[in-house]
Amino acid sequence: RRLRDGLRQALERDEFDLFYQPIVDARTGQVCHLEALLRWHHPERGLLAPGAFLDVAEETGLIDPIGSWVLQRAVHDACGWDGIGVSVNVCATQVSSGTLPQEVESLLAETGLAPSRLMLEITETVMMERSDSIDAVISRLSALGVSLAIDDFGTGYSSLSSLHHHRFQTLKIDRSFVGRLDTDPKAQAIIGSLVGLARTLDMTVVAEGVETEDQKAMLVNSGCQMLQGYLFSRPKPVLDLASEGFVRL
Ligand code: G
Ligand code: G
Ligand code: MN
Ligand code: NA
Repeated sequence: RRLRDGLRQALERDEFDLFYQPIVDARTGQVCHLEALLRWHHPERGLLAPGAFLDVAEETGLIDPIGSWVLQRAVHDACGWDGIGVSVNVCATQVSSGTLPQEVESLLAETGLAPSRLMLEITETVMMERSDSIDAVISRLSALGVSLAIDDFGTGYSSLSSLHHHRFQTLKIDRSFVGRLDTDPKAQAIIGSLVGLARTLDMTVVAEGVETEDQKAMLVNSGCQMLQGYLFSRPKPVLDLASEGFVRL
């Protein structure tokens, strides 16, 4: 309840922040995108990651205004970067409320950011409850020229036909598969077949949660084009990433 009240006031008190994590080209190491990850500077509890409050935000409907804030902030931030893209997580209610395409369109018009520099990450679970209205939102977003990624792939059961139908450009393999690479030979086989699937559908594969050089080598061998994880960088304020050379402001 107290978390709920605090969350209500967090927007007006300007307590939210975005950290960013690099998504790098597996071969060249060049940064392609920065993924925006929401943080809350809680007045008493300090820095909170979304796991601590996202459920409450969804239950209370606060996720919509918070999601809008994230999108605006991320797009404005990206305008100050040297050409790399920004990737923003959107949740089920943002997709099903139907206002997302209009919001994205206005933001792109207002800022002049090239649509291809904005990637929207939609979890596989959103695509499980396929409906005409979700299909319409996805199609309108595609038509705007933004790039769509299916997030946490392998943890839900999205039908392959929905992937094909919507032409997501990017498939993000859930970090649980990457984490098992060192110990479980099946994980490598699964990743290999996900990469094959993505190739067939003309999608780019991002492996998430890459923590070791061994994992990186296996992923490159399997044909993953992009990598993300603590091996490269933890999520951080963009100024920190800039001083470490991941982005030029
Ligand atoms: O670093 P991490 O703890 O940031 O993120 C935890 C989870 O919260 C991840 O599943 C991530 O996708 C989700 N998440 C992070 N930022 C956002 C956001 O801005 N919007 C939504 N909907 N989810 C987010
Ligand atoms: O669901 P999504 O993929 O958007 O979530 C990203 C989450 O993964 C964030 O909580 C982020 O902090 C976390 N994360 C990013 N890289 C790594 C990593 O290398 N290892 C682990 N364990 N978590 C990671
Ligand atoms: Mn994500
Ligand atoms: Na993920």
